[in-house]
Amino acid sequence: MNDLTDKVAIVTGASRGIGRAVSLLLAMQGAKVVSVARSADELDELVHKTNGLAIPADVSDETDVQNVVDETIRHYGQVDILVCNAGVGSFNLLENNAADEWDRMFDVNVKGTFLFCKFLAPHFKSRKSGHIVGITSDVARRTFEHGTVYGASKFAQDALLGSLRKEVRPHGVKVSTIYPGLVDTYFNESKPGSPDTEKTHLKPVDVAQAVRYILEAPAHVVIDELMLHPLTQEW
Ligand code: NJP
Repeated sequence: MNDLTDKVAIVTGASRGIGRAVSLLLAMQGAKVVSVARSADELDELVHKTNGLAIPADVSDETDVQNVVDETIRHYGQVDILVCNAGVGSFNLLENNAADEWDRMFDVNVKGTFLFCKFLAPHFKSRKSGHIVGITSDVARRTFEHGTVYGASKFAQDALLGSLRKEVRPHGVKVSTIYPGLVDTYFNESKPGSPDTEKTHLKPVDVAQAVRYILEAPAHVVIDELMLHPLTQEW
């Protein structure tokens, strides 16, 4: 088992939902967690519990992302783990999507993943270790009505991570992709914790446990892909 104690982990989209659960769980395993999102207040509250760093940033802004990576390396000397989790989505008939909704979903879901991987892949390759975990979606593997733009962005994020896996694997760097089904979070302006969604959705901690499982795999094992659903969700 790969011990996470003192591993330096950057987690994006950490202010709520899945990312927050991942930050908390990795901190509980002894990792030094750098939590990233735009909401500074939520990050301040989280950092009291993780004892790590909180760096407010927009994942689609190149300068912000470069700053997160530089600040993390300045503070901790290295990065071991990147969890690309920040994501947004809205669901509409194709013709009812404004062009700026396309930009918003592709900027956060695809460009955000691209920028963090771009700045960290050379660091990981030079150290011949490192683990990138991408939270995509089961909709990166299927299509559905009202999911044209979100689905396209998740297919794109998945393709980026799949190609990157092939580029970095010879350098001893792992890339793992998680495909969750419905998760009870604030996603798409949902309100988590209702009696209904508690029955029909995964909890954020379920996905966080999948991240932990992937990261704790022994050094010679890479879990390329992991899909998980609530038992009630047909796929
Ligand atoms: O959603 P939510 P989830 N820069 O809304 C952050 C995927 N997924 O936890 O910036 C930086 O509770 C935002 O922070 P803030 C989904 O596609 C979900 O469910 O402060 N951060 C917040 O921390 C996504 O990739 C379901 O607003 C930005 C976080 O992202 C991942 O799971 C199903 C940002 C979103 O938290 C986590 O989403 C599925 C930016 N520009 C896949 N924009 C599901 N929930 O059912 C947003 O298949 N964030």
